[in-house]
Amino acid sequence: MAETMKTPVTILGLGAMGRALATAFLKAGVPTTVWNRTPRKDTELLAAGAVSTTTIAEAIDAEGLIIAVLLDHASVHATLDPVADRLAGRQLLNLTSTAPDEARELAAWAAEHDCDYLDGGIMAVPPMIGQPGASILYSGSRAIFDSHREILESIAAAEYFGDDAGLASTYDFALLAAMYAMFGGFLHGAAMMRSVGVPAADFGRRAAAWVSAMAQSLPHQGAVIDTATYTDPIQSIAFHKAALDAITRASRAAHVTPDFVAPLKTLLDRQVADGRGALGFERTFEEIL
Ligand code: FVH
Repeated sequence: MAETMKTPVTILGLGAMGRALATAFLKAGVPTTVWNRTPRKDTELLAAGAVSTTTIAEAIDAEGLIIAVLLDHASVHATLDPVADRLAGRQLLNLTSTAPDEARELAAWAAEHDCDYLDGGIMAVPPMIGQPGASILYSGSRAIFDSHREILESIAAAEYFGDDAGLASTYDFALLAAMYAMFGGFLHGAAMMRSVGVPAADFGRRAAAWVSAMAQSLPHQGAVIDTATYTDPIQSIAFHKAALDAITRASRAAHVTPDFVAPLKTLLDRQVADGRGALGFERTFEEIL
């Protein structure tokens, strides 16, 4: 029996991520049209079966789901504004990283042009696309998500959060905030370890195991925050302040500037000064609101 034809996609933007997505779609048998602002980024994709277009108008007029994978919010408008009148009745998935309000603005802009809009936050780097471990968070048009779920699952695990187009981006940026704090902490620790001659790669292996173990406490910390039960803690603000003070002294002694740990220390110091030292560490959440 002949295989059912999969819904075609058109990818706008052939940077590292656009090329990875196009490759994964082609591998999954999804007819794929591509466009990029500057030429010659499509060579490997053409060999893999993609159809290349030279103008954005041709790309938009190709059948199926339009997927923007551009640098930022401004580049989405720079690309789509000139062809806005061709978007009526079409479906647009924006996988460009945009702030929540930028995603909402794009959804409203698309609606003005009678175009359905789904936003996505990619939780993966290009080599992960099409592999286990990659995920994409979606919000906005449920109709787009539901009708294309099968092909979306071929690039990454797909999860839909709701019709607010800014939701996926909020999840994306919140997860990235946690990731960057972890990366910063790793750089700080690696600098301390260099002062005693330990290579950063060795420390990286040890830090990965430690951070993974500590991450298991995050759902519990979240429950403490949600119920605001900061009294009778497992470990108090004062306890963690003492730890941060000691880390700061040890860092200075190792000639490592404590810039990565300083923001958290400031928040703990302030709460102790305000007489809240006996409360749980999670109360620090209230300090940043
Ligand atoms: N790469 C990654 O690890 C991350 C993972 C999480 C999600 N991000 C976001 O995905 C978007 C695209 O990222 P990318 O890795 O493909 O980025 P680049 O390789 O830098 O390619 C950028 C493409 O955007 C085009 N572009 C830039 N400015 C304009 C413009 N004004 N008009 C039209 N197109 C524009 C650029 O075209 P060109 O320079 O080749 O002509 C590339 O196609 C991004 O939001 C990440 O945050 C990836």
